[in-house]
Amino acid sequence: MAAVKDIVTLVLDKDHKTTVTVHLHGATVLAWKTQGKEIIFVSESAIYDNKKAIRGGIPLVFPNFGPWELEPQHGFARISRWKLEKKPEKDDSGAMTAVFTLTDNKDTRKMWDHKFKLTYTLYLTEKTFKTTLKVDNTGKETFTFTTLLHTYFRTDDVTKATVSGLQGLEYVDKVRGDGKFTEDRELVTVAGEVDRAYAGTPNNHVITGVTGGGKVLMEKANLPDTVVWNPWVDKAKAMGDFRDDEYPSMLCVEAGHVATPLSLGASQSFTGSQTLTLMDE
Ligand code: TA6
Repeated sequence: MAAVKDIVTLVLDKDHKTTVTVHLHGATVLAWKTQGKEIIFVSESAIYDNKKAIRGGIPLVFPNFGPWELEPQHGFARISRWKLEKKPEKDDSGAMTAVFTLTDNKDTRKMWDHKFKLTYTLYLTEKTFKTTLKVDNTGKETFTFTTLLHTYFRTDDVTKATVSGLQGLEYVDKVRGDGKFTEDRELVTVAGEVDRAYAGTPNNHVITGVTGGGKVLMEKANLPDTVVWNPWVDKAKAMGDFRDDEYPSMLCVEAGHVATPLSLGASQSFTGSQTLTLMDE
C-alpha cells in the first residue's frame, strides 16, 4: 500500500463521492471517484517503493514514450518525486484544483541533459476531471520530446469495452511487429493483446464498458495521438506488478503526442490536457 506521506487527496464533497487521489511518485493519479464510482484502475500488485513506476492510474510519460536508449521506458517523469506546488483548494467556481511540479535535477540531467519545468494541474468537478501538463524549456537549447497521459480505465469485462473515434486512422501495431495498419472499425474492441498507437486522432473519444460508470468522454487538447493497450493473458503473466487475472479489468486509452516528437526552443512552453467526463447513462 502507498504510504500516507506520499499521498495527496482532492475531495470535492463532504460525502467523498467525488475525489482524486495522487501519489507524489510520478504525480501518479491513483484514483478518480466521481459520483461514488471509481473509474481508474490500479493493479492489486502495484509496487509503491518510490522507485518503480506505479502499475495503473495515470502515469505521466515524459520526455520519451516507449523504449528509450537513455532508459527508462516511458521516460523519468513517472518515476520521479514531484512537488506539491499548490495544495488542493476550491476555486471560485467550486472546482477542486491542485498543482504538482517537477524540475530538472542531477538524476534527470544524467539521463537527458536539458533544463525543464513540468507543471501538472488537476481540476475536479462533480462530473469532470481535467489533467493539464505544461512543459517549460528553462534552458538555452532546443529539446525534443514525446509525452502522454497513460490512463488505465477500470472495466468490468474489457471484452465489452469500446473506444470510438479511431475508424480510418493509421496506427502502429506493437503486437504485429510495429507494422502500420488502418483501423476499419467504428468502435475498437479488445479480444486479445492490443497495443496500438493511432496518429492524428480526433480530440474526443467515448470509452464504454468502464466499471460502474458506464461511459466516459475523453476530450484531448494538443495531444493529437491515442494509444490503446491491453496486455491480455501472456503479457499479464509477464508483469510482476500485475496480477495474471487482472487484464479483463482494465483498458488503457492514452492521450499523447507520440507519433512525432515535439521540438521546444529555449523559454518556449507546450501545454496538453485531457478532460474526462462520466457521461449520464
Ligand atoms: O502504452 C502502451 C505501452 O507502451 C505498452 O507497450 C506497454 O509497454 C505499456 O505501455 C506499459 O509499459 P510499462 O513500461 O509501464 O510496463
